[in-house]
Amino acid sequence: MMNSSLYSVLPEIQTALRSGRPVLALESTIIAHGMPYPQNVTFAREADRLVRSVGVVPATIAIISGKICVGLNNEQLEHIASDKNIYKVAVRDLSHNVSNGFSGATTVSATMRVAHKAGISVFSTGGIGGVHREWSSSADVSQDLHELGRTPLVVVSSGAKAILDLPKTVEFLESLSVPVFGYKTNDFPAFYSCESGIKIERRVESPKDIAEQFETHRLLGLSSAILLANPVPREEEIERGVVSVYIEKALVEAKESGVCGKELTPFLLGEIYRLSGGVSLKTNIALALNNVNLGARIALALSKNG
Ligand code: PSU
Ligand code: MN
Repeated sequence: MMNSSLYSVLPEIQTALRSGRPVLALESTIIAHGMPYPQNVTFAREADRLVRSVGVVPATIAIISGKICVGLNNEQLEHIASDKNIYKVAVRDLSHNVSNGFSGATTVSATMRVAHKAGISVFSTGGIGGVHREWSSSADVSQDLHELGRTPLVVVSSGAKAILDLPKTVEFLESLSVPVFGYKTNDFPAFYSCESGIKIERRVESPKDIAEQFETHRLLGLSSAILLANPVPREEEIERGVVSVYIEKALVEAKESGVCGKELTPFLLGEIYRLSGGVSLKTNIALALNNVNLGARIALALSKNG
């Protein structure tokens, strides 16, 4: 059980978890630092509605004044989405934020850790963090990868964000023993685009398939996550050639402005939003909602098996 001085779990989620009903974890950095206000709140509300429409309870994870919240009420969601002083919290930032009573949005890594502690098995996001380009000089590798290597959940994402070095990210996932499955694809998705050209050996065709894979993974006592790579719906994708022009420009801008570390990903996403005239946000929302829908169906399939 989780320590109640540190955690606050919405009663609805507590009840669902106790009775084995399906729950889907959602992160909050995508809301606070990945999308502009107010489109981010609209996205979060739509995600919530979508999860419920499948018969699953949504659990958005964030830190509110030092309390780790599993599930947010409307006011808390609005706060996370609109307040400019919300911290970006990865696993290494968790204890610092809690002990100082700060409010923070959790990244993929911190969300995974909290979701697992709460007893949630499935988590949907947009795109995981990974190995940044120019990693050999910056050594910038997201904590998301390490967390995927040590926390057993099904994580649904549209591959890794296209701003990254995708071949190295995929290699790194292998080094960390993370099984990667393509959802109806053998190509690792490139976030805004359906394909990256990188092959995925394993493929599943239904929520039930991946639920079974995860059951076996758990039975074997394997401690890593399973990453399910779900491409953006074809009609919403931005062509690779088009995206790469935005990315190159955004990377130059970041270098010239000296942006690095945890500010880099939000900065690049913001620049791509500007350069694409807002199209990238529409695609980001479409791919994230598609992952939320699939994640909810996997949570449902797992609860039926269990
Ligand atoms: N997916 C999105 N938008 C985002 C993110 C994911 O569509 O903003 C966030 C996740 O919280 C992920 C973070 O963990 O970006 C990666 O940050 P970094 O590269 O600093 O590890
Ligand atoms: Mn980083």
